[in-house]
Amino acid sequence: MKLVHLGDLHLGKTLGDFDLISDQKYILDQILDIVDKESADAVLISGDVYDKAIPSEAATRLLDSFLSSLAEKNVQTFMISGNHDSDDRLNFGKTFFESRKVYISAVFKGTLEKQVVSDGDKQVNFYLLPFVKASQVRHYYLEETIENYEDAVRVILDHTDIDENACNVLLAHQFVSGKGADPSFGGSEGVATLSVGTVEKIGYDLFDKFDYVALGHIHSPQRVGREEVRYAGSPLKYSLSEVDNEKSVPLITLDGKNVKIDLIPLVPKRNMRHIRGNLSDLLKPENVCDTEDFIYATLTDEDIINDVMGILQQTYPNTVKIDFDNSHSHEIEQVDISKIAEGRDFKDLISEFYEKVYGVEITEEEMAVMRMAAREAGVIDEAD
Ligand SMILES: [Mn+2]
Repeated sequence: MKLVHLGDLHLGKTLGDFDLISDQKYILDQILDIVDKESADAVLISGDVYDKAIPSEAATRLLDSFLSSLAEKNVQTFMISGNHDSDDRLNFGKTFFESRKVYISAVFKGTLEKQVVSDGDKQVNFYLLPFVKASQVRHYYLEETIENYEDAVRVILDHTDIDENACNVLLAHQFVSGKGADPSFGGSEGVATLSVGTVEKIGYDLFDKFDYVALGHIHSPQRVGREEVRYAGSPLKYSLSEVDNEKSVPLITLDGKNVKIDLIPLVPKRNMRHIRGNLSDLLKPENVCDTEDFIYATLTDEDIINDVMGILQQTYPNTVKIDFDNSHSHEIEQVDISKIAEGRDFKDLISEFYEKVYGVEITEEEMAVMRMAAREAGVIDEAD
């Protein structure tokens, strides 16, 4: 039996001002081609199906067409919710979809949902764990101590009857870490991962009974603790820190309890690149390539360039963001903020800052507005 493992589709996501729907359609079509070429039997989608709890219309149309295509190919689909999804909205049509072999588990109702699929004379058990927080699980197991995510998942698994003689596959959307090593973030996972502490971490050894664990949540593709516990990663680069990621789809071949994993590379319609240098150098014809890519530019020019975004976008229309690395930016970085204000009065500081940024003197009217804001914020006293 062959499985295609996906996660963190984030349908409907935007990059700066750019809509990614056509890129997402392109990559889902590529995944459908992989499903065909490899004669995959099932597709696993491990949460963060949508980017937002209330997805855009275009995003729902895209998921609709993807699931329909899989059903037409008679491929089974297993899908769980992630922290970006609305549980109830993703659960829409659950019972109805099962008649077309699309199995959704987006709302946790106290037990781990299981689907049994026969694979020749053997059977494969698919367990679907939607994204859960401790508070949601505690509610169903009042007699247990559930203080964190790990407790929550452990209690759920302890209450699940798992036949270790069969092949068991789990879908989960959580922050799972290896022994002493946290997975490396892609950067676009969202608020939940930024605040990640020990409280949200789940040790990978909790999943020892499973032959394959299809994880979602972390956007950089990687294994956790062992080969068979794995984040598929998002199919596209969703943040600058993923610029060097090689996006791929894990293709899992199950033969009884034997698990073989192949990573099939994904090629985006528009890649994401980080370019760096002098604006004039960057725009020399010999340095310009793949002009449709999403560009993050770091400019090293010392002089101020008017409408630098406009200039760069004439060559690279999909420039997402520009920052500077020059003596001015270094000066700002090196300044010890706490020392700047020492022994200076408010008016002096603001006038100097204003002049530095705008190149002209601040007007009295503008200064009055600044004073008012500062008083409200409690930065200066009424008398100042
Ligand atoms: Mn995600």
